[in-house]
Amino acid sequence: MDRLTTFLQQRMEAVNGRFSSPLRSRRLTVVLGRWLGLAFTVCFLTGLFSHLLQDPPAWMLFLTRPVWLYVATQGIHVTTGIASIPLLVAKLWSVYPELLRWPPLKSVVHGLERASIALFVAASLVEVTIGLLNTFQWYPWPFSFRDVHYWLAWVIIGSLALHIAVKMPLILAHWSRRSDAATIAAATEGGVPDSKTLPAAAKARTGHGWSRRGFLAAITAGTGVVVLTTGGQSFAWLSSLNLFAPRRMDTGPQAVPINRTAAQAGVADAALGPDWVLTVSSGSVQKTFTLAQLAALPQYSYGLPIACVEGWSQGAQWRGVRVRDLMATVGAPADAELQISSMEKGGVYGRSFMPAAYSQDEQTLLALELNGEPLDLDHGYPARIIAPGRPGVLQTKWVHKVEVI
Ligand SMILES: Nc1nc2c(c(=O)[nH]1)N[C@H]1C(S)=C(S)[C@@H](COP(=O)(O)O)O[C@H]1N2
Ligand SMILES: [Mo]
Repeated sequence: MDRLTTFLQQRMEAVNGRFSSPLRSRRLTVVLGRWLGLAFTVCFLTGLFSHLLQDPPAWMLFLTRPVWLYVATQGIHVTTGIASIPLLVAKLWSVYPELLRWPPLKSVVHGLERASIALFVAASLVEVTIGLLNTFQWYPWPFSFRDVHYWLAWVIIGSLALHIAVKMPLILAHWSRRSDAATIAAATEGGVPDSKTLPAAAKARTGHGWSRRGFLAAITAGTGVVVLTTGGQSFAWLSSLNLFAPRRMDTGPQAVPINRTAAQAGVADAALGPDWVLTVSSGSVQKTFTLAQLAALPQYSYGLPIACVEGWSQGAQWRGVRVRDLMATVGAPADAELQISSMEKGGVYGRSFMPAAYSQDEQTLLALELNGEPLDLDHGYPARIIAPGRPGVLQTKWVHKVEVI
């Protein structure tokens, strides 16, 4: 048994030695951890906001201004998520020799600490991977993306908080360059060199190969490049740099990208059919409108963005009937929540719910026109919803019924 342990220990040290780098130090880990912690926190909060907008609790406050609010929060969500990938890889690189440290379990607390880190790492890797695939609209798994992405986020934030609490003494000891130097000096003077900190730190200062600052600069530059070349799917001022994000601005019919075409949604025939009417109802009061009758109602025009949960967004000029005017024709109460039904059947797009904060807003339209032309079939012809500040997935296309629930 003893010989086995010694053997394993030696093997691990050998492996560690082979991959050891003078760059690796606690200070580096702390600096990377700060950036990663910030990216994860921002990503978590913006993701939570998006989740609450789509699955609102009773206390939810719906903001309709600024109209680009969700463009900003979801753009930040996707961009910080992408930025965390190089940071996560660098952070794992800076600590992975810990994986091979012997003995693997020193105590129950040590075991719990390692388990929480394992959970954190595994959840983070799955989270950023499925999130990235999602921006490509690729869902190669049998589970609900939204549910898994949401619950993993809580696992990550919980285990991250635990990890930070456990490591707090180390984090503080290496937080600033000054505290880092003091910690190293104290360890040396005491005559008990800290085997983990010292060789690396000492070597890093002798200047062989990469310096820590050079390494950090490279990670920062790498993260910056990833952000700049993907952020353009969400932020118009970055769109000319958009190399890697799956969506381009100003593409698609009427210069607006499309998520699902009428053919994919199976609505083309119904949408183009001559007997399309819009049904509006409140309780027992019900009215129908032909497209010509809708066009005869007062029309309003607003510049509003489509902001997809998958990260892309696009501003456009929409023209149509105010939803609140439409509901007034059937005497709907001002605080009513609405159910919007698409001609598309089933799935997550078949219907959406609209809280009063949106339906009462003057800019919330049942749009008939996009960028000066009748809606393209793929943009929801004959009529679609466009409301300020909402996730794209709730901007229902091919609408045929609006009712008070
Ligand atoms: N009926 C229906 N409405 C829908 C969709 C859909 O697939 N079917 N896609 C939604 C999503 S996810 C987005 S981002 C926007 C995209 O609008 P666009 O295709 O007009 O750009 O429409 C939303 N409304
Ligand atoms: Mo979307």
